[in-house]
Amino acid sequence: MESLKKKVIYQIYVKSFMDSNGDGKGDIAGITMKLDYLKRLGADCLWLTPVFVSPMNDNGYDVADYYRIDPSFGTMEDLELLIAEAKMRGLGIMLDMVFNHTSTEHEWFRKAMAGDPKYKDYYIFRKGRGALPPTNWVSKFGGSAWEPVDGSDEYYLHLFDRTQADLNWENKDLRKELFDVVNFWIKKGVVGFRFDVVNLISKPETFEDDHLGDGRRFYTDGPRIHEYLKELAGNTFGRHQGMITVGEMSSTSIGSCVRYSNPLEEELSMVFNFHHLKVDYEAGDKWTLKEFDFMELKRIFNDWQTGMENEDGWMALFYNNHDQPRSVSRFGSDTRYHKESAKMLATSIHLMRGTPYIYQGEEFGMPNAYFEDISEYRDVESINYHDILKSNGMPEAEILEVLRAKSRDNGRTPVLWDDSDGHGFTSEVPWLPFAKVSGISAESDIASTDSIFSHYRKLIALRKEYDVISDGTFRMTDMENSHLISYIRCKGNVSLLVVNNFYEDETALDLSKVLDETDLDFRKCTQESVLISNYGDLTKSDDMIIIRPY
Ligand code: TEU
Repeated sequence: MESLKKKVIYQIYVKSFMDSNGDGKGDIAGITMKLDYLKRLGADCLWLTPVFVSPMNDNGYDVADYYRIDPSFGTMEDLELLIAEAKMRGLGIMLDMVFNHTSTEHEWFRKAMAGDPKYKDYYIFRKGRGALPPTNWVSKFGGSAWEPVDGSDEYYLHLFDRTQADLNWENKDLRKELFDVVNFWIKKGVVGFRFDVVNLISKPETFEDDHLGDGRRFYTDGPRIHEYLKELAGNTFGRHQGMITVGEMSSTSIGSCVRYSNPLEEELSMVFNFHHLKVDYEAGDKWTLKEFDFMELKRIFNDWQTGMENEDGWMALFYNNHDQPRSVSRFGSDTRYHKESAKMLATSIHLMRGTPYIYQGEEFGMPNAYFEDISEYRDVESINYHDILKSNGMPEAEILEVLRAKSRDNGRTPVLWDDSDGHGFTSEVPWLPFAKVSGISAESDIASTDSIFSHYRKLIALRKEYDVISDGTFRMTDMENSHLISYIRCKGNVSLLVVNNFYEDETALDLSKVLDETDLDFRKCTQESVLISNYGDLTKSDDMIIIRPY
């Protein structure tokens, strides 16, 4: 079997991918319709965001039944057909397991609220302190992380929405229930899993106020996390050859991620971390407007690439997902240099050490939503923060500007398959408006001679062809350069130099200086070539190279 390091994963936010039955929402059968497109791109695995029964307060990240498909997404037969059709094309399906919390509509939580002690211990209930909640912890979606239980002095913990109650992993029976869920889906033929915020599952023994922050330091990479992950792996996917697992790690550290992903630890195949996606937060606060800090982005890439490599960890490479604004609008240009910047951003991470993830629409440069009114938003976090900022006295126009830059709905607008009214996504009104842009679609991109799509195809093909990409060492060069992220990958006698200009102006690269920083002597190269570029006419020239916009 092809090594994990050669694979590329494509993320599907099911509700916005493809609507097969004209209800304005994407569904599983819609994914099956697009398998040939995904095969043509070259992706190996498709990660589907949660498709399980859910009241959809957080679009499926609030699971009410781990064993059944939500009717809005289709049926179990639809999923079985998708798995089979994907397999025929050499594509694997990965499912999203949300195990930090369940919906408050899950049967376990209902029984807990009815007073059943067995199920009460599946969750985290604590007594308040007079009129105060058990601790001062803050929910990631705003407000207290504790919800009072009517008619009692107790509260339950929810690190996310109040309808997402945190599970108590200290309870062995609960852990066993979750292992059964994983094994059920393995039997259906999936090739792997993404585990939602899985580094938050181990809570501290005692709950106390956080006088320095919002509480996260007590439960992030918590006390029993490695034990839990080893137990999960040992009872489920670890018993099968070659399953692919990725943990979503919130506010984590390199040290923890090395342990999560080093193969000898037998926990997960790889990790997502988000430090590089906070470089446009003012003082750590997402709901602010700030130009991204390029030098900080560069430093974080360097730290994580080298930190993970030194200890044999393995990381996911990505800028986009369903929680993030679109990278081409955020770090590139979605107008004048749309194609150039979309391709540059792709190159900048696909050629790093790790597994690239492509988020639906990224492969043809989908931009942000550009919504103009709060009524266009659907995301629970965006709506909560709209209300919080309003009650803090921020004017509506300013709030909308912040949301335009930061809302998760930027990444969730339906895929623009073509330029027709329903954009080839739906024949109905879509559940979330389309991005307010014109002239950008999969169809028009693919029809152009210099498509973004073909650049992605090529990047994927290069990873398969060259071991220096999938398995080479990483070294960043020209650290002080304020426009370029450049790095060198090496394996055996093959070396690869990658140069990315993150700005609209030209900048000069002194090749001899860059190469002098390395142990390599490129002048002794017997064979050299330009593997890929976002400008059609790039050729190797003298030591001073002008790097064009993006
Ligand atoms: O996300 C976890 C998470 O930390 C982000 O939602 C983060 O809080 C946000 O982007 C910061 O602004 C995962 C899922 O990806 C997300 O969609 C869910 O809402 C969340 O978990 C709860 O399950």
